[in-house]
Amino acid sequence: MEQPTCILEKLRQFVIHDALPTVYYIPDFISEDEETYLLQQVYKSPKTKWTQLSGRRLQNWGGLPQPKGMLAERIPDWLQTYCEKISSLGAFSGKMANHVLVNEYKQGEGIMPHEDGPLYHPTVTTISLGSHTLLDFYKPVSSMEGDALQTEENRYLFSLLVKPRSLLILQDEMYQRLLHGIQACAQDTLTDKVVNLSAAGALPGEILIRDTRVSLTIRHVPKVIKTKLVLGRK
Ligand SMILES: O=C(O)CCC(=O)C(=O)O
Repeated sequence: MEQPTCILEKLRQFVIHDALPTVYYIPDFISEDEETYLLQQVYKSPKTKWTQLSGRRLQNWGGLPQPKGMLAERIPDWLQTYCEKISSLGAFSGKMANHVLVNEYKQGEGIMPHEDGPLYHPTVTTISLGSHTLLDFYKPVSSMEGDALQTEENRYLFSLLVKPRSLLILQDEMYQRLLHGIQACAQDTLTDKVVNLSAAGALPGEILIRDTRVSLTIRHVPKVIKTKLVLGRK
């Protein structure tokens, strides 16, 4: 798999060293005005853009990633701005982000542990809007270990606190080996298992009540099917 290599040097200060390689957590990546604007755009999108899943709903922008390639669709300007901003940080090894998933989690909703898989360049970047959440990381199920040890609880490693307006970038082992998920709960008690507490300006023991969170997951899909534009007379 392609290795991400060229994140800008100025982002090094945002690496979370108590996680596995590599996590960048950038607080206040966007302003409150940008957050308000982005939320307005998300909720102004046509109702048909939403897909309801169990435990969250989502909007898919840019096309549907498929093993044979993604039939690319135009990304609206309000998202394209952030695709360009994040790509210019070197997040996708010089490539331009071309896919955005908008997830909405109401209080008490979450997402099962999963990996993002091989259809994407192995970097995931996420802007959080509206509320914090805890993103939990797990070892994958291993054929080398006995079944008794392979519960979700036993595979849990640590969490990251993602506050509204932050940008999170996951690469390398964090992307390629670990699973990530969000517990479906209404509040979080911060412990020393949250490995970016000081970077996120939080303290162990704090209790944070969740509200509705919208995340923009911005990625690069390398395999794109070029559409032939047929210009014919009617
Ligand atoms: O909302 C998030 O931060 C995580 C989203 C996610 O893991 C996904 O859409 O695959």
